[in-house]
Amino acid sequence: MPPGGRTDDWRAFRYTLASVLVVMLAGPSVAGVMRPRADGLVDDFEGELRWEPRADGGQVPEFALADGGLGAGRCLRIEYTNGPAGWGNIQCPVAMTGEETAVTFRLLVERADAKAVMHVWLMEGDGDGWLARVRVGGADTLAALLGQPVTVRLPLSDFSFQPRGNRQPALRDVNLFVLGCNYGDFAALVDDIVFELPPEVSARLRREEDLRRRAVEEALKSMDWKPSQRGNIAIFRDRVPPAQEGVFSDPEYIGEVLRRDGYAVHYLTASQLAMPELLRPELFDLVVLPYGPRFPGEAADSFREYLRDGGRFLSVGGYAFDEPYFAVPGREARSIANGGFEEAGEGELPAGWITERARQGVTFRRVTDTKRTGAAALEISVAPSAPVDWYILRQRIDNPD
Ligand SMILES: [Ca+2]
Ligand SMILES: [Ca+2]
Repeated sequence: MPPGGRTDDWRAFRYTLASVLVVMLAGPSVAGVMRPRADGLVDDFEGELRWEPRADGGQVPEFALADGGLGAGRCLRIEYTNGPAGWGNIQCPVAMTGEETAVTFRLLVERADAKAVMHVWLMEGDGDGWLARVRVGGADTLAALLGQPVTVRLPLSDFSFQPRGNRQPALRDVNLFVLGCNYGDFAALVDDIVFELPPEVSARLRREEDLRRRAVEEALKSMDWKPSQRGNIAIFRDRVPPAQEGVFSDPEYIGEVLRRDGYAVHYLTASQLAMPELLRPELFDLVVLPYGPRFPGEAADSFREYLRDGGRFLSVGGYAFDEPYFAVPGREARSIANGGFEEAGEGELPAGWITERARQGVTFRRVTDTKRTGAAALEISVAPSAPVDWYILRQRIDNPD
């Protein structure tokens, strides 16, 4: 057998596959799409910094990864200077099952004004939040915790629900973990932020992780994926409903052309496109979408993450993404009706959209003189005098479930 023959290839494949999977599964977010983790870890600050300022009108603290200070490894150092708002928040993406029992983390307060405190916010995607003041025993000011490393444990039952979104409490919808700094200057180190999970929930999540890993391994094996100098290309090929606009290209023909040019070509179904652990830039240098406007809605999140992480795509056969579809029947009803604001509704609003009355100089209205595509667009106007607050335009999404 020549060097690089089948056995060697298979070994190289196993090795590469194993290292790719290890990299993907070791990160706090699995392949970018956030899923609740079996170990409950939010951040141990050993990877890259995943925190960002929260743009909510506060005085954002300085924050950076720091070496040591709270035992071995790295932690997050926060330095907050109180401003007129009385708050400053930083956030990182997170996912919850809704069955978590507590938030725990380690904290070392280096200095603190008498009034300085911290809060933890768990923010739902719809804008609702859950709030708890950081406390250890009876102490809820940072000054009371000065100089000693402590473990903070905040039971989920102590969080108060803050209705700012759809007013439906749903911890499983939480997608941001927010550390809030309030009322006084301080500097502190934070490490090992973890959600406490009941053991049976951990076990379930671990099983799900295993299943996903196995599904990726099997998919790659069945498509005979191996590292390619020229590049690995994924071509979307599935039974796709006909489109109103555009003419589908032939995935087989595209594949032939690319193969002739030396690329390793693989065909992915809609459900494979929807697997974030499979649709990775480390595995596929390019995704070809031959069906123009038709794109499976189930794959929207994984595709977005693929692109965010450096993936590339080529779309042929019509305007990309214009006519998303769902493989599971009935899901269409959950997509946004009148998302292009084309239809006029009551008063100045587009059909289907609701908002509180215009207040404090903030208005939403459908306009037809300024537009990007179609006949109309939504204009959001914010007067300079408008205070920082929540101004929400919403649409009810019918859920067939
Ligand atoms: Ca650490
Ligand atoms: Ca909610």
